[in-house]
Amino acid sequence: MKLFDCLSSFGLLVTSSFVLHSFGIAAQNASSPWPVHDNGLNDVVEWDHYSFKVNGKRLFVFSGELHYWRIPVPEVWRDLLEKIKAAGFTAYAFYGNWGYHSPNNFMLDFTTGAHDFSPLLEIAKEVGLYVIVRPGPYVNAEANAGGFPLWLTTGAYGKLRNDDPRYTEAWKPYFAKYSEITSKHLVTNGGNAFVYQMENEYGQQWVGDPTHRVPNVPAGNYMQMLQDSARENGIDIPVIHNDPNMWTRSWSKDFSNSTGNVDVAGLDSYPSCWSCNLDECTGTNGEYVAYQTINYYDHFIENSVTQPKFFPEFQGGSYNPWDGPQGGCPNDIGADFANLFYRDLISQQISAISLYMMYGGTNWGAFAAPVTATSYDYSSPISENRIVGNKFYETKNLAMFTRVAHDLTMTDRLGNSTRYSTNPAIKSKILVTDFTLGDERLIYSTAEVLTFSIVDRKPVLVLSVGIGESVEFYLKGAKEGKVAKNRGASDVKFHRESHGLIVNLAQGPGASVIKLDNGVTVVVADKITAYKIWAPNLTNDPFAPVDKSVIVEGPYLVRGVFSSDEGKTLALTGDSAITTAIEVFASRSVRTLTWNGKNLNTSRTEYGSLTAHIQGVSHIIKLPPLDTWKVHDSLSEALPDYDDSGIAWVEADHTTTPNPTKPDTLPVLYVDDYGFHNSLHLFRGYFSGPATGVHISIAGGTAFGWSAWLNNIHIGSFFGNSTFGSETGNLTLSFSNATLHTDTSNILLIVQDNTGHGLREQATNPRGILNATLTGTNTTFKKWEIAGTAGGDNKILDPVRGPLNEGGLVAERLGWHLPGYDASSWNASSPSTGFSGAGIKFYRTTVPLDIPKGLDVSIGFILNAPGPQAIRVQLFVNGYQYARFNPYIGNQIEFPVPPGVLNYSGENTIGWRFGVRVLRGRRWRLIGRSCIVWRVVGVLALIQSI
Ligand code: IPT
Repeated sequence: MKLFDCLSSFGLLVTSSFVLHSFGIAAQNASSPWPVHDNGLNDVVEWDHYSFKVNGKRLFVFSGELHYWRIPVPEVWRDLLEKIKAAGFTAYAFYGNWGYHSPNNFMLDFTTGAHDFSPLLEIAKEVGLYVIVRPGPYVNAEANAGGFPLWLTTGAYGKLRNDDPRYTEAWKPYFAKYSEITSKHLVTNGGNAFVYQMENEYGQQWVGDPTHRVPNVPAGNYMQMLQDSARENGIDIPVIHNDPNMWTRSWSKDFSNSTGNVDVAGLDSYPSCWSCNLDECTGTNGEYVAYQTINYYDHFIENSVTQPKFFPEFQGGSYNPWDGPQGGCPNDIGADFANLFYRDLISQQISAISLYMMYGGTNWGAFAAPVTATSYDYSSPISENRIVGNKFYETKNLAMFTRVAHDLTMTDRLGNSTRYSTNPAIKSKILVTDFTLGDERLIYSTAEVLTFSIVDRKPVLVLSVGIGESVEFYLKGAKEGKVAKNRGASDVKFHRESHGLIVNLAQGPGASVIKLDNGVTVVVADKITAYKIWAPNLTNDPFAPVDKSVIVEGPYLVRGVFSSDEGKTLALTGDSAITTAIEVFASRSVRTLTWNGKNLNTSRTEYGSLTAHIQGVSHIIKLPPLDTWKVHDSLSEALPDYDDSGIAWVEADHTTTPNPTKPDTLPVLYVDDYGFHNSLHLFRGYFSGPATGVHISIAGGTAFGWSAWLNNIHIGSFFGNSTFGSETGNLTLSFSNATLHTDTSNILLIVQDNTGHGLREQATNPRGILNATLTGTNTTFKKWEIAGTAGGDNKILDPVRGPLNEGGLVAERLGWHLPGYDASSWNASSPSTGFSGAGIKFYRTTVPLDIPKGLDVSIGFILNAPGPQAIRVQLFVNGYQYARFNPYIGNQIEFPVPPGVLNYSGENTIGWRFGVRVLRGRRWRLIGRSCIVWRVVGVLALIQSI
């Protein structure tokens, strides 16, 4: 096959900025001057400079990332993996999250609920996707402390990510268990995991300029220990790395033979910025230029010349920072981005791509690092609410091609020039010549190949064209053709040539069918119609053999196909909320189609395909109103006579800290030093008068906030600041509005709403009070007490939701957010009525849902705050903290909540807490009102009716 990447439209074969050439499948076993590698343990996975091979077959890796811990409902994982498979992908990838699995340095949980990730690997096998497993220990991922457990962030384990024995002892149990669990699912063991990533973005192999190759010894030792541990615990597939950029040149055996090198070195790249805030990327990417592709080819040649050109991460979207727009920035990285950039990778001979993210999910609980808000939608092809749209379809259209164009796994670059085009702006088309269709051959086509399938030994080829575009294709061996179905085709011409038949046509909206006399069927679809053309496979082989696939046109999503009744029935599974006509190209032996188990009234067209209608969803889903609430105050700690001697509280008596950042005042008031890590923390400081005020400096991460009460009187709040990288909030507060006791103790209560630990070396930046100094006095605080998540990190009280779900509010410590709590004695009120005064209230309601069985409905909450904005709100759904609504600093108002967290056929407990303060005129008037509604975001599917 020859590939002309980048041709002009309108059918003139003028140009191409790249020409790739493949030896073709037949030549693939012929000897090549290039070494074929394996990891020395077995040859199940091999690789050379062209591509990976699994069990001797070359694989084009089109993969996408999802994080199971961002969608903690194992039942939903199948939905996501089926969507990835339907998109034509051959693989998917996931990160671990050590913090999710490890509440403290003596416990690991890989068994409770979503902590058991093995179903992900089992489903991968069932649906037919290879897996790239990326356990960490550090992952980044905009996760709290980059996925490190928060007990690791105190400084007691050193700087982390090196060969310090304290850190080594800490990661070993986690990494060993991760490897041991994964080892049961390796391709060497009958499973589908084919590569295993060491660390992430750890481009630290060299001291100074990498070209001088001066090893960073602790980094090399660390990487080597990770590999040794993986091997000891059953990982015998290749180990890989994801280097953060093209300058670090780390861990490639082609670049050096230094300690710590991996089997296959990969690269990551986010050419349009990994954040919706483009300023975050200028240091690495330079000035943002829309649709500016990057030359990676030369880097791969220099860095890993004998290895496949591999992106364990390539931009699939961008995360949304706290001040980013509701819904993210899909226009920067939408369908057009996917179209251009992923094709560009192919033009650079890349044969292994994993999109970060394919499904982003949600930062529920305290999963987020301070850089990002609750949503981790990432503007990725599958939305946070699991809906798919144009970006998914655009990506699918290319991935489907890469799955059938096996020659892409063995290409050489013949040329690279803008002179192939008369128009330098032209970049993204992939045109094939001499393309194998089973026993037939497509000599060339100016329309892109979407996919093909071999049905009853003859190819059904699907071409995709721009609407109205004139195209030409040349099929070897054919003599005559006819338009069997015309939906938008015009100017159709057949022209007999010495080797076959040339067909010309212009295709408007729709899909036309052309039959050739040599038995080849060609479906020509405009690109948008092609969005809804699928090629489900009758096997669970990730290679998706073309003689085991069928072509289906019409539905929103086709998940899978199986054949029953000795091949007479073809059972399709998929999603379609609206009534849809479908057309299926399958074996002549098929008589009847079923859709999600229901028989379809099936007809056969003259040209052999099957047609039917699938019923849409007629149910109208109405959600019960959220209008009956109970309320309870959640700030009893502000009262001077509150008793903080109970087990929830720890006296802050440390005078030293292992943290590299030392506090300005003592005792140490860093929450992590006392075993508290997530979300809200409370500090009670005792002193005897006569101070006039207090200076407080707190570190809590970008967008965090805090409030202070003296003897139950609110004296001030730091509302938060969304500036990227801001860590601390400092205020000097006057006591003039409060009543001081001179004889007894005064109680200063500080409530801090922490937004998590930072990434990379910032993971160990402290969280808590850096400085607490009374003003107008020589007196200092006599004592401090701290409260956080119930039980601290000595125990895990909620193993299902895990260690990152809850913070230290009394509402959380006492379980008001959990289903089953008896709130009958509470007063009736509602968040939309609100309350006066700066405080913290917890609202609670229970509502039944009765979503019809078999219907996949996506539900989201819309939070709104008319009037005062200086509120910080958290939403708990059946005990899961699923939203942080901070309208003063953030813009997110929509919060999808998945089934499994919501109970679709029973009672749901919705909890909601907030505190308010606003300035009206010259007086502080304290009022709060805020609204909560929920809505059906989409009815996605009728999945099962059997
Ligand atoms: C890349 C990280 O590897 C990944 O974990 C995630 O943080 C991503 O960035 C951004 O969302 S590395 C970055 C320097 C490109």
